[in-house]
Amino acid sequence: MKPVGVELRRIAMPLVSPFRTSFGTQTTRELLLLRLETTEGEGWGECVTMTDPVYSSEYTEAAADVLRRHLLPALFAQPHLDPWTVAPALAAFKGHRMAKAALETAVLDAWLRARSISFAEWLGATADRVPAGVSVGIMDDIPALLDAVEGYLAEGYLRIKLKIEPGWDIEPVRAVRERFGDGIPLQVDANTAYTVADAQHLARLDEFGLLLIEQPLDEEDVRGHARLARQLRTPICLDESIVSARSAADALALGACSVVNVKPGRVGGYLEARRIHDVSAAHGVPVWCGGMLETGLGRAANVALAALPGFTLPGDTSASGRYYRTDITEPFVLRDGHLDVPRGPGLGVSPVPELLAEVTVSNEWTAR
Ligand code: OSB
Ligand code: MG
Repeated sequence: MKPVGVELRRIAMPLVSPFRTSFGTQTTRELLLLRLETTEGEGWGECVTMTDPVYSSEYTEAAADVLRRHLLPALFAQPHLDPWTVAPALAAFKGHRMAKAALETAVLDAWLRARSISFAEWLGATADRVPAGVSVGIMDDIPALLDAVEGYLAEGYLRIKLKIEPGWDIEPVRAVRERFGDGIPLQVDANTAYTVADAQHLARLDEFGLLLIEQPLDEEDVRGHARLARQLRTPICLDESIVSARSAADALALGACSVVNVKPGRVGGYLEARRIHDVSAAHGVPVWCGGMLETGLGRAANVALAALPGFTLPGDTSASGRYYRTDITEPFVLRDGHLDVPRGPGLGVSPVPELLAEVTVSNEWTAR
């Protein structure tokens, strides 16, 4: 399979409701899609960067720039493409994992489609459907939060994750427990909003029987997380800190977390994501699949990954309707609180041309 060219397409998708986290509020998801043309057909990859560098140092304009300037030329210099040659071809360029992941995914999709193999089968998925959790943003007040959680539970979501920050932590969790009981699988995500000095405060969450607390401290504060882990009964899960299988192995060895959130974009792609699954499984550590408000394209790949055997906790693999009134692919829908794992060739879904056209902001073609 030889590369022919890549289309970089910017899209903007309105969210069904604003999504607020400790790093800001989003009302529209702007992202970058890659369509790779090869001598054996096309493949798609979704770049999960956000508009601003507030979750990680990557952001969409930078991803487009590094792709144009460095990553595409390096890929186009390859005489043959397959899923194993992409990361080595791009390794000379530091960082930019989300941009690299998008490109590797497009190669994988094209390669698998040409061979009529599904992403799930190729990754080693063992499940036909995956349990769906939902990430619930910070709200203006507790009644609004309880209404939102009630709605998601009524839809069938099997696990609730509350976004927290200083000033919106103990009380929202207490309110959700009081209203919906101790039976609902509940976890929180701080997106780095605390410091180790908050240990005593965060220990107040222990009484609520949470599945985990996600990324309470700074991305680079792995030792702080290890210290915090010794002061909390609530298991610590890392998200931002885990950028590779090596960093996952380090975090586990240091006792910085006992659960891992796997986001393929953050770690440079699905091959590296699978290595994190493997290293965590070797430690007996559960993993779950995070999300970055993906369209149906990125969601399809995430759902396939979440069907690997080590993904023993529900992920942020919500239905399309959690974020978008209209997805750009066939929408993912909840059935009994689960999403079906796509089994068609490659990602198993494709953008619907008319729907894609409606959300397209710009489009540029780079020939090999
Ligand atoms: O920290 O998991 C996170 C969304 C954007 C950036 C970071 C995060 C999130 C979410 C929502 O929590 C994940 C999703 O439902 O796609
Ligand atoms: Mg997170």
